[in-house]
Amino acid sequence: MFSISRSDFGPDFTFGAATAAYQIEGGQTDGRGPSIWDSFSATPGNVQNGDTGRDACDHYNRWPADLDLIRDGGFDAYRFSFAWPRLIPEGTGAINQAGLDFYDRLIDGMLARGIKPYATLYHWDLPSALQDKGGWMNRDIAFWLGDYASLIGQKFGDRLHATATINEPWCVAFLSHFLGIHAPGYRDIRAAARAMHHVLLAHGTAIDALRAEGVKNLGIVLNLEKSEPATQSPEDVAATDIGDALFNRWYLDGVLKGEYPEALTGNDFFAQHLPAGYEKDMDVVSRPLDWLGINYYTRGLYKSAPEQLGFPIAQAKGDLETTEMGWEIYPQGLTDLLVRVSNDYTKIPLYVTENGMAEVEGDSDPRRVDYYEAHLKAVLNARAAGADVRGYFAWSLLDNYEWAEGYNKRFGLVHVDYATQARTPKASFRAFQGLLHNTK
Ligand code: IFM
Repeated sequence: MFSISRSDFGPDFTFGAATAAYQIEGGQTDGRGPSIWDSFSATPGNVQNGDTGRDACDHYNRWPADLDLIRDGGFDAYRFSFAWPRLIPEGTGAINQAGLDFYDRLIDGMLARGIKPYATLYHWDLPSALQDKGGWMNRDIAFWLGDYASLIGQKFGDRLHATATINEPWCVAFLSHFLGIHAPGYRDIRAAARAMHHVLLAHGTAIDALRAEGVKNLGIVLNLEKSEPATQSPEDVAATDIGDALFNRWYLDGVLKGEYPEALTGNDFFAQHLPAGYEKDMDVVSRPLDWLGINYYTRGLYKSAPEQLGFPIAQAKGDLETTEMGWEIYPQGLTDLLVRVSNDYTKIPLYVTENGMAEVEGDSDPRRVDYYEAHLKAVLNARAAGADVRGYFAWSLLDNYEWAEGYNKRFGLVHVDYATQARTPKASFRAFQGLLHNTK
């Protein structure tokens, strides 16, 4: 049980649970086209145990029971993502009616249960046909995403409570094109620089397309970290500034100020690879938003690494307790980030759109209960300090496909037995249930 009460958050605060299409849906035989994650995960060495999202949690068929869990947990909202290749198998052009029908059923199922739909257009499952044309390295992706956004607006827009364009653009761009850890697995500075700009240009283009269709309540979901120096040495502090620019400021400054941080635009190693004339796109990149989503898991601890070209930084190992992902548990970082965004960037409503931890398998998860309680308190502290935080979404409703980590890393409030697809609520689910039912 949590020691906090729902009333501490005020009457209008939204509690939700989050998932993403590729991580839970399965159901790949209804006309859905291939995505970059299908081929990336099929390539030996990319994903632990060679796991793929082919079956995942079979949410494609089991969605009614999963929505029942959200309702029974007392959650107000469900944050889910549309699978682009399920709706437009080739990324552009022909539409898959079975895909439209699936999301019709899913959204109507939420509304019938009194659950508010919080949608994300893009949570990493890029249609392979678009990767064949260069994917996020190709500027045309702004128009491809824009057309896809128009379709979502036309078919579902009037039933969505809130819509985000992109989930975690840092992962879409840097993790996937410079660090090579996620699909398409590039390790290339030019690919990364181009993807870093195009992902935000596509975001702004999708905002325009959604607005043109009359869709309300639009935002983006950024993954942010609390960047801290390993020591107070000038070198480590300087490394932290670059780390913060790469992880946080590129996206915050771009989307909310219409500029990119000087730490990167003034870095020759990096800046020479940006698309020529990117400055002219910054108005689109920074289209006004109705809300900002922040995904928070941990801090980034930096030390100087002068031997490294371009970005002379390295991650240091901290001494805080860690989750099964090896990520340090640091609730204060969430308070600090929310207050920073509120003070330095924007007064639009903020939502914690993901927060949670991977834990060893089982339905007894006391460490996760503590993790959630500490981070919910961190949200309360941020609100007390003036940040306008309107909601909190637990990641994740279900144990699911944790990308390059496969099924081994479990983030769910609900345990999934992948052999039988049986769902078993964990203690953390019951803790939310206690919090949310008590004061409703
Ligand atoms: O599982 C992911 C999710 O898809 C995006 N945010 C972080 C989660 C945990 O790694």
